[in-house]
Amino acid sequence: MRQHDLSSPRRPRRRLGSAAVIGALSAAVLSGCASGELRGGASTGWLPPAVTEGGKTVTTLWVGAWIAALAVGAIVWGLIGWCVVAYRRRKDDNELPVQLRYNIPIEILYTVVPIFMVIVLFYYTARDESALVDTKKDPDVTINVIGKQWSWDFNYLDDDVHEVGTQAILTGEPGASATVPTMYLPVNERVEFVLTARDVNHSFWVPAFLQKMDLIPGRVNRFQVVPTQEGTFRGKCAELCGAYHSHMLFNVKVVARAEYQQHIDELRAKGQTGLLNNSLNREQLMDDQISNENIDGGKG
Ligand SMILES: [Cu+2]
Repeated sequence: MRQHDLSSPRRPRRRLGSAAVIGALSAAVLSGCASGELRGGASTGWLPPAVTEGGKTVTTLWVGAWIAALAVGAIVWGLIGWCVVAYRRRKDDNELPVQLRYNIPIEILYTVVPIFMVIVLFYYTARDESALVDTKKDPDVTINVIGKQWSWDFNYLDDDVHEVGTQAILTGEPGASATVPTMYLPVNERVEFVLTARDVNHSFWVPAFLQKMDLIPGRVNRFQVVPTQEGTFRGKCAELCGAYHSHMLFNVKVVARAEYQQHIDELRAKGQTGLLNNSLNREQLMDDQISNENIDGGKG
């Protein structure tokens, strides 16, 4: 009776344990499926579908690397399985098999094969990366993107107009994307981003472009994209830059040339002409403010 009492609670506990694991796994998989505005399937290696020429290059490299890794994995798993089955311990077989060591051909094989694999992966990565950051081609549109704590300014260099961004107001209610700056890009035209920062390091990231680059004070970084699909895409800062880093959001609207031109004309009509200063020093502003406060304090 006592024995029974001790052993009986074990089984349900084990069942509960496996149910919890399955539950946690399915929750992780399902929540992964539910997040993200653009969802890719197996054909893109579950990356968001590419909406730029460069994005297609990234997707091909990503999927190719997975295929190569899975092919190597299949060979390794196959060899492990074969060893386990072919060299399993048989009945009445109590002796150790012949021990093999210092086998020169095998050692050369498992040195040369991984080096070859690294060379192949490195070659394709270096080739695609240099294409993605290549700025030798003449762009159709050049936009200076300025990162600032905690928003973005856009200087449309060819048209001499600008957009000023303010920090997103995140209340948990929908509609926050209407409060953040929007950058317009003409579809199927080469755009160059000239990236600068006024205060600290930021990172310009449009997830749908599958490409991002840092904005560093005192440095000018550039990259080019050719958007191939019209639509509105989300952008964000991808470098922790201070308290409201997560509020540093923007929109990118890829539109037809006529609509792009219309937006530029609207900015001009609103008086947003000229280019915003890149070298604004916030610390100077703060010093001025502090000295003003001191003067006011002295008066009071
Ligand atoms: Cu930032």
